[in-house]
Amino acid sequence: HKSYKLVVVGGGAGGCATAAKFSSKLGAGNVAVIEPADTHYYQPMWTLVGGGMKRLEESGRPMSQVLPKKADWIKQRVVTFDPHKNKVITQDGQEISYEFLVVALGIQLNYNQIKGLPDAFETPGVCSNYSPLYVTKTLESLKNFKEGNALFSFPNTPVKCAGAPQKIMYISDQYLRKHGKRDKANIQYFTSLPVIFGIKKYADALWEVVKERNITVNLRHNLIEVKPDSREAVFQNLENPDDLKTIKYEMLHVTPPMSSPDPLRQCAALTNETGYLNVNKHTLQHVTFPNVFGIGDCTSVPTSKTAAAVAGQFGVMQRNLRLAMGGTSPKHQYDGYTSCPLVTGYSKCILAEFDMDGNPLETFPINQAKERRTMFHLKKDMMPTMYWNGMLKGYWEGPKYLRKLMHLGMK
Ligand code: FAD
Ligand code: UQ1
Repeated sequence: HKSYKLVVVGGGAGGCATAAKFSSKLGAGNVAVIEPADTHYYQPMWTLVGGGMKRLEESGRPMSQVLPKKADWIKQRVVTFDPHKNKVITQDGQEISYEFLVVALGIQLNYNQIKGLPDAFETPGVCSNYSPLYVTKTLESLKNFKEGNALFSFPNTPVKCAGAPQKIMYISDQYLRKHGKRDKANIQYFTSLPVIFGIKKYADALWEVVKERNITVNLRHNLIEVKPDSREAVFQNLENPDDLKTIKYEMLHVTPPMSSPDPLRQCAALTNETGYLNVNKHTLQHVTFPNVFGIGDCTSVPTSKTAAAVAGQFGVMQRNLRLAMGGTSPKHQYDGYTSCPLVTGYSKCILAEFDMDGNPLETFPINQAKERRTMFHLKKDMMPTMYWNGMLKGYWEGPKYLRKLMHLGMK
């Protein structure tokens, strides 16, 4: 039976940064990270992997190399939370006790909720940038594309990086043009949402992009089945649930339904009615257990789930956790900052940045709703280094100060 000052559950973007910061402050033996995966992936790169701009191997590093040396890595899956007793239980039955807990489990992919998946990924044309198992099939599907429908789905649940389901569509459009196949392709977006993007400023810009590129957008349609034998996808019209549309595909890019991770959802004491970790959206402290904090995709914070949001949350959470460890109440407040680099091709990007009220919160004093090459390079060439060397070591807290500097002298 092990016991720690701080236990971090999940060694992804938020968990790794947290473990780095606190193991360096508290010293060896005081911080544990519970994380089952061998490889830590920089998931934002998968959009570029799918489009053939990066290799899958470039997006991953051994977990042993990214987790801080001063933290104990418990290579296990947490299966049970017991916040009343300040402990968690792992799959192999270890009970790990904590004084403070940070939950950084990420979000769970539920491909199996779509009939025919995941098996259909073994068949031609079906791909998904959301998993390292299926992302390389995206480029393969583009290479093998002959003629027909190229379909891109957005599920009927919250997702991480809500722009990613359409980024790959724009990249695919450009790929097919480059290879002289665009006139043989009918590109269609099927989204469960009533809008193309949640923030009007960027939605307006994206409507221009789809018009110009000759892409069809079907709102309020949810992918419910893939039939690989006939190469058909079935979409349900959410406005009229009896209305099912069966459409042939040459290529189908799936964004899976997602949910809070099972072990978290199963602990009612920790979660809200939607199953996510119930934290105060400003302080990131749990609403009923003051020694529990949350960061990232697994929390109830009502902002778009991204690594950029994790960076912003990290600055606030680590300060508030330090105050809690010192016996005072949290005072730092998260504004909901999040960012979604909407890559629209092989050299262009709309850098959406906004807060939890849906107001744009842009870093640069230029209109970021415009497709720009500079933002593409920020996304493709600069962000990976900032992630591996800054964020995962606990040094990157988002572009807040850069934004203030950039806007000096402006309103
Ligand atoms: P994660 O980084 O997902 O980490 C969760 C960790 O918890 C994992 O290591 C997992 O193994 C571990 N875990 C799971 N279950 C258990 C368990 N039971 N016990 C212990 N550990 C467990 N964000 C951006 O900011 N910009 C982008 O351009 C962008 N593009 C994206 C494109 C794609 C295709 C995808 C998939 C994501 C993208 N994101 C982007 C989102 C970003 O990757 C996530 O929001 C971010 O990684 C969330 O960090 P996290 O720490 O909450 O979760
Ligand atoms: C960001 O901070 C971040 O987290 C590390 C991302 O995830 C990969 C991003 O995509 C972006 C755009 C940001 C924001 C950073 C700047 C400099 C605007």
